[in-house]
Amino acid sequence: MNERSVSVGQSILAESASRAEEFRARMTEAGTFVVNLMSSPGSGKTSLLEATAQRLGDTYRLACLVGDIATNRDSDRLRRYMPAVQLTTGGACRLEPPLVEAGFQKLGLDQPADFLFIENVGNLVCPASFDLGEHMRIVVLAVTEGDDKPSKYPKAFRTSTACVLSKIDLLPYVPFQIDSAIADARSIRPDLEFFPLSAISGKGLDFWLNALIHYRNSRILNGCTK
Ligand SMILES: Nc1nc2c(ncn2[C@@H]2O[C@H](COP(=O)(O)OP(=O)(O)OP(=O)(O)O)[C@@H](O)[C@H]2O)c(=O)[nH]1
Ligand SMILES: [Mg+2]
Repeated sequence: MNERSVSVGQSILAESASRAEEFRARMTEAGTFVVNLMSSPGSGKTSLLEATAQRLGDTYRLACLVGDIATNRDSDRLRRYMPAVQLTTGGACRLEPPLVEAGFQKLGLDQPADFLFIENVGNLVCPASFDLGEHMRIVVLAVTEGDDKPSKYPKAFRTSTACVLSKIDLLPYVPFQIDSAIADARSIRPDLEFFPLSAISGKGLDFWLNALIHYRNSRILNGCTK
């Protein structure tokens, strides 16, 4: 790679970072707490958002943007519970700020949301490199994926505030040690918080929901920094 191509790449990343910063500032101003969910395909992001919206939707104004390479399947699922816009990337392995801004416009909200959830494209690699203007990044790791994954995909865990350990109803059937997964992830990010839960059985959801509300209150109402 020559010097010129490096500087072009740097300027694109710098522009993306500054757009993300502007979006975050706008959302903070509006009282909207933005959560970016990342995981491998099928770890349970949409199911977690369905379960979350079913429980928070009566008290809070919710909205979501859903990234996928193709199809509107996830936004069709989530629109039953909250305004949802599908962001189809046409092949790109992650969301980027311009697509998030366009999707947010398309939501056409009459009133600002209290929570804006962004479900990233199913992938533990590329999404980790792009700030979307979120206040909080969550990595979801399903117990079916193996407890050795954090160190294999370190950036996703290093850049996240918390980790949802999903599908814990399947723990009796898979060789997944929660303590090992936590130790592995904390070797990368010592302050990572964990939420073991099942979107199907509902176990662990209350702890997750209370934490989400607490994070929003700290950041939006009390103005804590990221
Ligand atoms: N047993 C069990 N299955 C779950 C749980 N959460 C999700 N699933 C199942 O896992 C599969 C994938 O769930 P999704 O919510 O679509 O996963 P996703 O991460 O949104 O998938 P992509 O958007 O394709 O990356 C579905 O068959 C869900 O029913 C859970 O807590 N327990
Ligand atoms: Mg999904």
